[in-house]
Amino acid sequence: MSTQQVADLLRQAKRILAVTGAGISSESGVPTFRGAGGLWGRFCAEDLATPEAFARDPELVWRCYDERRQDLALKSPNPGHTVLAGWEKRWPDFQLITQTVDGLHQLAGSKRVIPVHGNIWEMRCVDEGSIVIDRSVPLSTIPPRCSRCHALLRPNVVWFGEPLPAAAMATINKLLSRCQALLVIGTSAMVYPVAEFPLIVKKNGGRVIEINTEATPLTGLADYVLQGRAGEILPEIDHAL
Ligand code: BV8
Repeated sequence: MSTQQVADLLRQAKRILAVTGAGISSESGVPTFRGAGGLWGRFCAEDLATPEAFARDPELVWRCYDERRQDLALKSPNPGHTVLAGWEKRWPDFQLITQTVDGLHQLAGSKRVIPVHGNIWEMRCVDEGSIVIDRSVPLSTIPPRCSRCHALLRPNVVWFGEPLPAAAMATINKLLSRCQALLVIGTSAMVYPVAEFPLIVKKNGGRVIEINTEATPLTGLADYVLQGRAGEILPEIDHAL
């Protein structure tokens, strides 16, 4: 498959969606989760991304997130982020859904982005549920506490075993049912329920385009597979539009 074929498909399609995973940020120098040198090995174990781990040892969980935040603070968007931000202007109903929590899509200028797994730069009071944006690195106090009620603050991300935000999921399900072209970019397609999104689009007659450096469980199902780096392929597609 070629980037020209994908560009031709996108030019004809209405209602284009993109779903990104950690791979969209890897050319910004952000480690992915499951690749060699990945987050779940390098900074913290996957089993720390759970409410049980936080209840057991909030300090340990926050040390892991503080390390990731310090690493992320030095990173900037790459051409892949920039192209996706530009497609909001090109297509009025283009919508970006991301599993990343690093905020690089927003930094690149994406406004219509649904961060389904949350945002590492936000903290949520475990008692009040109030959310604060905090970009301090390193954290001055670990674990941080709510300035109003002094309860623990937690990272405002979705951990394993936690539901994705209901409002976001309602919007996404509507978008998926009408989507004509879904770009699935830089995700191992292993984490649910996001891994199911391409199946929903296919079931409703939409086309699925996978952009990834490797094969994934989605590769056999995708209508178009562009193997390579998102930071190179997305500008090529953009140029061919
Ligand atoms: C839930 C946030 C239910 C925190 C993360 C079936 C149905 C429903 C649920 C389940 C199910 N089966 C299992 C589950 C449970 C679980 C799950 O999916 N487990 C997996 C491991 C099997 N799911 C959940 O727990 C979800 N919640 O279902 O709740 C519920 C309902 C009601 C009430 C109660 C409960 C919550 C999942 C969210 C977990 N949070 N992160 C944090 O970041 O700290 S997960 C984490 O994985 C990140 O969000 C990450 O984005 C996400 C997915 O990983 P990827 O982004 O794909 O990253 P990965 O490293 O794996 O892959 C990178 C890819 O990029 C690779 O393919 C690589 O080849 C490619 N790549 C690399 N470089 C490039 C590139 N591609 C292109 N260009 C490059 N340059």
